[in-house]
Amino acid sequence: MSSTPPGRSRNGEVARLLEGIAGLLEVKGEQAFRVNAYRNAARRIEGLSEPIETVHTEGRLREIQGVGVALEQKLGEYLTTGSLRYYEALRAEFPPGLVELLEVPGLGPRKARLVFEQLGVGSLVELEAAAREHRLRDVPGLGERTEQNLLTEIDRLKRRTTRHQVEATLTIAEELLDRLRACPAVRRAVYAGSLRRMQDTIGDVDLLVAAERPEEVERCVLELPQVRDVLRQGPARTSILVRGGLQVDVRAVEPKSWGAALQYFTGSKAHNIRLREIAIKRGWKLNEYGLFDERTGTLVAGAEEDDVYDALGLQPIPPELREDTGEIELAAEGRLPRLLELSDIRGDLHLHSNWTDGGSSVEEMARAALALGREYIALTDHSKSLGVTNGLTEQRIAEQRLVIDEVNQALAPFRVLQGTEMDIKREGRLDYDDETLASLEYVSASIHSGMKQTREVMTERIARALRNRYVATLNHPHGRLIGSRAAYEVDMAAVIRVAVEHGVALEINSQPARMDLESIWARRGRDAGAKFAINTDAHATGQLGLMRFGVATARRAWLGPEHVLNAWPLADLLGHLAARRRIP
Ligand code: DGT
Ligand code: CA
Ligand code: CA
Ligand code: ZN
Repeated sequence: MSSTPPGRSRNGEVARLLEGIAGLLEVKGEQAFRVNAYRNAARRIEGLSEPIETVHTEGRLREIQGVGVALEQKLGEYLTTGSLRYYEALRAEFPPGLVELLEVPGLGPRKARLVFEQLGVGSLVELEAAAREHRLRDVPGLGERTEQNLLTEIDRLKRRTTRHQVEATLTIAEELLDRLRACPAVRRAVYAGSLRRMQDTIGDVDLLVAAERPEEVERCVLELPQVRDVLRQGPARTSILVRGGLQVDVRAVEPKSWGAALQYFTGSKAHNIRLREIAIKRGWKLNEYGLFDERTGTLVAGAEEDDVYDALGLQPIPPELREDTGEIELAAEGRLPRLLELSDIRGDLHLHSNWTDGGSSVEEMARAALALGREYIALTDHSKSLGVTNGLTEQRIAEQRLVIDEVNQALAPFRVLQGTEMDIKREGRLDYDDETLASLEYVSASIHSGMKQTREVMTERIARALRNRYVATLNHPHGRLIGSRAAYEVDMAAVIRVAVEHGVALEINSQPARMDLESIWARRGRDAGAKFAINTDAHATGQLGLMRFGVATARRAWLGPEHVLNAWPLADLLGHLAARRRIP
């Protein structure tokens, strides 16, 4: 269908941009037809059945209803450069917080204009203050009811529970840390919270800063160019909103508390509670400032995180394990498992080329994987029934074989295995017959259609596919797309049982919108004896680096190299695949 994998299209993002323009034009008092032109285009783009990037690269933007020459040009600029000068200029006419005001339900551009013009209210914080001080009710056309409703909506906005994808969140966090480290008051700065534990979705970002004079950090935070709104400010903690509605909490501590604070704000809460209990048993007190003797008040540990664990008689525990699911007991016995690391990864068993919906050639994908230090890849283009991706017919599989052979000759000892991402059809039938599957070196299977089937039907459908001796891996077992599509209904415990029984690996898909299998289920799979494949599902060379997110999920699931097919040397992997095929 396109060079953009499912869930990663920018349609929603572009629609929000156009909505933003429409809102600002309305605040400015532009004529309705101009405002509506942007709004209508936003709606069309949001409803497109293909990625807007594809429509753009194929020169078809004008085919979208409501997109004329001017808008075509603006969309092109935004899609290519990531920003739009027209929008930036428009925003510059207003205070930076005004864009967030437009998102408050019950306010809308017309009333936003009123409060801005009459009260100078230009941000969420100012709006809340004006409402609490009952200044809104005096604005003609607003009144007491509106004022009350707005307070409710602001409250709801502040408690909004949308969770963010880990990759985009990490990018923003790194940008902020780069800036903060350049601030003279700042000695050290890192991210903590769920991001450091590498949870697959992130509620808010927690940054920790060490400074001799913590009170000097607040100003650095408020001066960050990424700040869209300030939710809370103070010497020890500042909370801001940045792009995408992401909240960032920045906490500043003195260097002597650094380790204790890092431990505390990394969490998880459940893990912290257990540590505090251990401290209390020893007559100590543990908080974000340090580990203290309860009687004398002397600092036992606190400067470095490892010191805190050490003093409590625990091995340092990797952040990904800190969920109180057995890690504390093992750390006390010095028996924490050896977790998978990115450097253990030797291969990538799920990627696409331009033979189907990828954006790069077989050779480009192979060379890029080689450059990342991989020893082998399995090229897994789509199968024939996934027509929108130009899935491979048996004939095209044979043609692709010749291309792969050439690449293998050129890049030896690097190996490209000819694989497939084969559709599991509605009744659990496979998209190729056994003869074709036998001609492929690696077979993985996916659900891409019929996702609304009942739990029973879906479970049996997948189980049936896994019983085929050629199927080596079940891809993205839950089929969710974070932020846009829930997982399909399936009895995952039953799927895991069948996978273990038949020696089929479960995929941990590293695409930020997928992160599928999730760590909780991967852990259950591990405990049941399952094997895994941690893959990027790259649709272009630039996505081969997503592997780190799958590895993080694997670590959260307590996986070591022994559990992961693509951490094995090629010979071992090939032996495993051959053995699987011998068992009918
Ligand atoms: P999130 O933001 O929902 O993705 O998840 P976290 O884990 O980042 O949670 P957050 O931002 O509310 O708090 C950051 C860390 O601060 C959390 O992992 C542990 C610590 N923390 C927060 N509240 C408490 C608490 O009430 N007790 C303890 N012991 N720790 C807390
Ligand atoms: Ca957080
Ligand atoms: Ca937080
Ligand atoms: Zn794929």
